[in-house]
Amino acid sequence: MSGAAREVTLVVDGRSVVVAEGASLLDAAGAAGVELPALCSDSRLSPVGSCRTCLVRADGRLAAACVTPAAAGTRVSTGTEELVDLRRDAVRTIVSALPSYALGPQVPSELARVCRDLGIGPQDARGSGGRGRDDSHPYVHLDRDLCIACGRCVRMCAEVQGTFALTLTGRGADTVVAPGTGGPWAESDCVACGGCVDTCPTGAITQPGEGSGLTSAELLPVVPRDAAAPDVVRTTCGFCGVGCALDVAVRDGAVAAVLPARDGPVNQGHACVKGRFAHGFAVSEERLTTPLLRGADGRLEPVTWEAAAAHIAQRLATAVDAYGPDSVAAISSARATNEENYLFQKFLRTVIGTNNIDNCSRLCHAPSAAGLVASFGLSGGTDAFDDLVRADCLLVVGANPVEAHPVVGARLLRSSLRGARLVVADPREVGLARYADVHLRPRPGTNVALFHGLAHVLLAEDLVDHGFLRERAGGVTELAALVASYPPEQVARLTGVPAADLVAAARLYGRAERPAIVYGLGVTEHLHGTDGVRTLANLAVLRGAVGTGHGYGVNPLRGQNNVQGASDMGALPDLLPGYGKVADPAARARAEAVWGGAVPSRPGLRIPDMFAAARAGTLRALWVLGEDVCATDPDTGNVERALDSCPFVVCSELFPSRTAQRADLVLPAASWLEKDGTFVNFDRRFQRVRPAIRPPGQARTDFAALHAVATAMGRDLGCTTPAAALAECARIAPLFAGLSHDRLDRETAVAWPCPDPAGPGTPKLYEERFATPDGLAHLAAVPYLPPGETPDDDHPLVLVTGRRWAHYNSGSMTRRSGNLGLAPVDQLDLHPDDAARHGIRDGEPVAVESRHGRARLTARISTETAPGQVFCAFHFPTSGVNRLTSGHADHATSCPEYKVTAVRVTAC
Ligand SMILES: Nc1nc2c(c(=O)[nH]1)N[C@H]1C(S)=C(S)[C@@H](COP(=O)(O)OP(=O)(O)OC[C@H]3O[C@@H](n4cnc5c(=O)[nH]c(N)nc54)[C@H](O)[C@@H]3O)O[C@H]1N2
Ligand SMILES: Nc1nc2c(c(=O)[nH]1)N[C@H]1C(S)=C(S)[C@@H](COP(=O)(O)OP(=O)(O)OC[C@H]3O[C@@H](n4cnc5c(=O)[nH]c(N)nc54)[C@H](O)[C@@H]3O)O[C@H]1N2
Ligand SMILES: [Mo]
Repeated sequence: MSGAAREVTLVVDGRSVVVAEGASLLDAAGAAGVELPALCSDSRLSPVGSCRTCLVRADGRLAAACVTPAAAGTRVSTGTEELVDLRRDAVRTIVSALPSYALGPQVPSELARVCRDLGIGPQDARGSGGRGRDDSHPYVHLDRDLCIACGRCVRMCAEVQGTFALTLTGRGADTVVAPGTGGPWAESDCVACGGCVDTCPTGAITQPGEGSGLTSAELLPVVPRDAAAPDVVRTTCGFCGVGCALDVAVRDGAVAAVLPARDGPVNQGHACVKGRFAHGFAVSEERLTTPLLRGADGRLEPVTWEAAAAHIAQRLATAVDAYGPDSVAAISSARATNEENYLFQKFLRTVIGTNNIDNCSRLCHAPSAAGLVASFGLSGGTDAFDDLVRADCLLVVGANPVEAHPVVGARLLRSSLRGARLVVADPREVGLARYADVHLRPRPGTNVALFHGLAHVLLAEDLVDHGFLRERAGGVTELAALVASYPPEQVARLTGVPAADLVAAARLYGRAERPAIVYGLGVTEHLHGTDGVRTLANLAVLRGAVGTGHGYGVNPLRGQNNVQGASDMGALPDLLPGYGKVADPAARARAEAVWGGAVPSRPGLRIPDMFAAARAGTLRALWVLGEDVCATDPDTGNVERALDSCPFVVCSELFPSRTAQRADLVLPAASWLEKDGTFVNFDRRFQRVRPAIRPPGQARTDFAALHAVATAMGRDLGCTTPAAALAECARIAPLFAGLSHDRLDRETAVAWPCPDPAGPGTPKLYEERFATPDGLAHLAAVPYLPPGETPDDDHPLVLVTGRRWAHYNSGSMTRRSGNLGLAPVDQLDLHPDDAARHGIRDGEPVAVESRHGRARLTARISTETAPGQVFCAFHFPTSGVNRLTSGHADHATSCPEYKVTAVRVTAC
């Protein structure tokens, strides 16, 4: 736990230095300004002391500095002739087995630098080589002849990434790194986080680049040293909601490499295959580079921006004149910046005069927003990620962070390997489940019963915090009365989870000192998703593990890079920037005072209601910005009918997506690598996004496009820069009043609520009171109700849809990058028993049919899914996965029931 770390004082080469307790002599030498060669050491990894290059004398005794703790009063000498000789001998021995090019100019490396300093040259490298290369993987390449078996890559993979994909094989001088699976790298468990590239001291492991690839020595000094070195732009990753800080190295106007920032507030030098490597989309030939207008012959033809903006302006104005402002609607984007989302909702509310704006939070964590507001008061996770990793018990529910939030997944796994107890609740054997103390496998759609079962045990075994319940919570009596009828045996019948497992899980969570709940779409994307969030939150309330020092609350792993921000900015039909209700005159008045015009008071349409209105003929114009609704919204057939029925559809996109192909007018958009602004990550941190490269052709930021259309309508949206837009939002929304681009440039990351420019953000919520009207946390006594879809003889299997590690949502970006080589098709996982029953073989094509549509996938036979259940992702729109999903949606928020669809599967 935090608290002032103790320090020790010792003497290095006659200088007194102070280091934290637990530091090594290598750290102490560093503190004294002495850089010792340490070929097997990396400050992120546990030390092994195997290379003997950091030898020092400590109180006269010879010691490897990296593995010797810095004890108070020790007198260390580092630079005597004797030590330099010993070090030179150690390095020379290592080098002697390498081929001479290991120290040549084509392989810049830490080893080459160490050798230069010690006067060791290529002539000392006398190995004959011949071990060969492994270039099978698109992003990670191995030259075995350069490997010195220091094991840094192996430890990086195990300790930081948590994948255990690498091992050292062979004996003595022939020891080399190899994938643990034995075969080529591409077929190993490697998930291409790039950590091994970053730590390799010799250039044996590289990532693609000019010549033989980029070594860590070329990648890590990201500050340009000379004119030929790349420029480096610090930005925030534009894929998922983790919010990794990335350094984008730019050469000749193109991305040369993307590196995780060592000082990244969330990622601390780690990244995943998407943020680090999947930037090839930016230069794809398929990028949209000019506006396109559908001509009389039905084809999309290039037009100028002026013509496009004028056309949109005229069509929107015509719809408003003829049918009223509510005949226009917009879907904003959780991929876009805060400032773009702010501007879009302002455009709809002030220029068009409607609240018809929504974002993909609707498809994702809208139940989290509704549920957490009802339970605690604010629409965000309750605690900081930095605290979650210090929890002593993690309850991970309906989330697969190893694949969907890999940097978080790796940190959670590390917590568990360091002793935190781990309970995973997921029908599938997801990555973390393999390390769980208890893996609960509820039938999809039965969470509420599961959570009530856990609550039952907490109450029955008196594992609750009575003081907290008395003083800070409401609804205890009602909940206790309800969960009395959810004893473990009954819950076992409803969920399929054995009673003993349920009791074991409840005891782990109930007896922990600092328990934390982390959850994902397995809780929200259900017919009763909001009830799921609320009844999960009950557990933290019962334990007094939210808003207190003993526990780290309830934390959704929000999905898109800026889904938290899109909602924070008011791209929602019922809420203004900062969550003021459109129906609340005081909230409207705050916005009206800044915007200088009336804000409509009637809540607008949600995404599925927009489609229904289009099909009914009342929606006359729809602007879809950065969402491929024809690929990712449920029941594709119905979405297509909606777009076809709507007289005017605008689509702002990077690529000719399925939605763009159906639009009347397409605007080419800049991507996250090409724009300026901010994103809000899953633990409510605002971070800066900065342009590293220029958008292709005439593609423009969504920010610029919105201004262009407003201008064409004769209106001025104000806030001409993203910085001005956030400043304006800060004037409307008390939650963000203390935020500005300037401040984020200085402080890197600030968590909302941040009401005061001079005050701090709020990483942990509710320490004094909950933000509900009465200041209490509210327990939810809602009964378990079954899912919307149930299997029958015609559709005997339950399809769960979700994510795979190598692709991102519609796949529009990752399919246009080297990631395609890592996962070339959408696969359907099915249990061997079901495969046998339905005559399906691994790797063969299968037809999947639901009551709503049909898809084609490739079978992957695996015990990760339970018998009776199948699983697939939706990363290849051509597979048609969302033709299968139904129109069932969460009663409170309209979030689709993506996680439960009854299907049948046949070989084809
Ligand atoms: N690689 C990759 N990363 C991504 C994305 C991506 O497409 N690819 N997308 C991003 C986005 S937008 C989001 S929202 C996040 C989503 O991140 P997650 O929420 O982790 O993703 P999913 O795989 O959709 O669903 C999580 C799990 O819910 C489980 N589940 C299904 N039904 C139930 C149930 O009834 N009960 C319980 N307890 N569990 C259930 C599924 O088996 C699945 O393992 O990921 C983000 N990150
Ligand atoms: N079956 C099934 N379907 C699902 C889910 C599921 O679990 N199962 N999950 C749902 C969830 S949680 C989500 S969040 C949605 C995601 O669904 P979408 O939001 O549709 O998916 P994405 O692929 O993230 O991105 C949308 C589009 O935005 C474009 N884009 C990227 N950046 C920008 C930008 O800066 N500006 C503009 N204008 N365009 C940009 C991309 O090219 C892409 O085509 O999918 C949902 N669909
Ligand atoms: Mo999402």
